[in-house]
Amino acid sequence: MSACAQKCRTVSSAPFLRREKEYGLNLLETVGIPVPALFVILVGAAARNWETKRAMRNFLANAKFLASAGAAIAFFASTSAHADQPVNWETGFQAPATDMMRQIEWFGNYTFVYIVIITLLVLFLLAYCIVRFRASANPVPSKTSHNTLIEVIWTVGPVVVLLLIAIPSFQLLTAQYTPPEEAKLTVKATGNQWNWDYEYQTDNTLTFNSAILQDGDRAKAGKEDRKVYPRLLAVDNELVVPVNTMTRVLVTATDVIHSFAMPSFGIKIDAVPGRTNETWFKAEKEGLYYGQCSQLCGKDHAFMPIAIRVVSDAQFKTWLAAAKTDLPGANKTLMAEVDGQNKVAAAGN
Ligand SMILES: [Cu+2]
Repeated sequence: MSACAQKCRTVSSAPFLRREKEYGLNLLETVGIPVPALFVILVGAAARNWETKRAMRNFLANAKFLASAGAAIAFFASTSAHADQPVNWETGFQAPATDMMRQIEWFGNYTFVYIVIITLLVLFLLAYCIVRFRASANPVPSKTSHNTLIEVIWTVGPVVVLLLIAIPSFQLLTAQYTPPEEAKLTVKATGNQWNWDYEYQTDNTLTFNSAILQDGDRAKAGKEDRKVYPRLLAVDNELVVPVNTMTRVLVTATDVIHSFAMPSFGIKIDAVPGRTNETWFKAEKEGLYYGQCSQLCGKDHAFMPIAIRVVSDAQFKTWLAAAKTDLPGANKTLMAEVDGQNKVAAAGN
């Protein structure tokens, strides 16, 4: 075992690198990412300090609790129990439906802790200087121009803060590009001005178009409930995927650059003509999830939503088999089953 590998072990035991095992990640062993020696020493020392680690974890747990309480309120305030979509006055993220999104949320909250501390510190310093050194209270100002200790502190402090943010940030980025397992389903999403084509890369390829649901088509599609099928987010044909299944998404475009984004899955990747990008997700909860094209792509950019319906494995298999010959029929059957389940669940409450 090389010396580097030993150090890597130490580094990966830091609390914010807790996903390392799951994703087989090891930043320092990743070829091509330069890590200065200082980086290794500082973080290694921090990781060895068990007390610091525990205090940090408690502090983060509190911050996380507040954030998840907020997210939960926003989630339950939305009247639909099985659709994940933006709600009015929402300031946080949509409720996560994948482990990746949970990590992104964690990183957001973690960074927020630094933002709050730094903002309060600067506010305090400003207020202190204004009051303590105002002309009437301090008529003869000090002529001090250098103080080595303070200069070292205000240089090293920010460096440490930046490192503490950079390390989990790189880890998260690496995790996003490192699928933990082989994909069981591959779907190609092609952005067009202004709708999406989906192609299931299964034995017999299934291809269909998914466009925004026009108000006039609601009744015919059986999508009159605007809480489940909101205006500007609902589509005619949803992308249907099985729950708890590693799904690979190949993303491209035919005309201009679009972007395939699903907030509650924590994915967002550009759809570039002539190029195939790849992302992945593993949805943990059945439901109907909404996203939007996230790259300005022309006059109807705001009107090319993405809807992903996550269903059970059995429902998916039935749907896929039927959809190859009769897509509208397969969608209707699936909708009847899913909406029926939700009605039963609602009645049970
Ligand atoms: Cu677009």
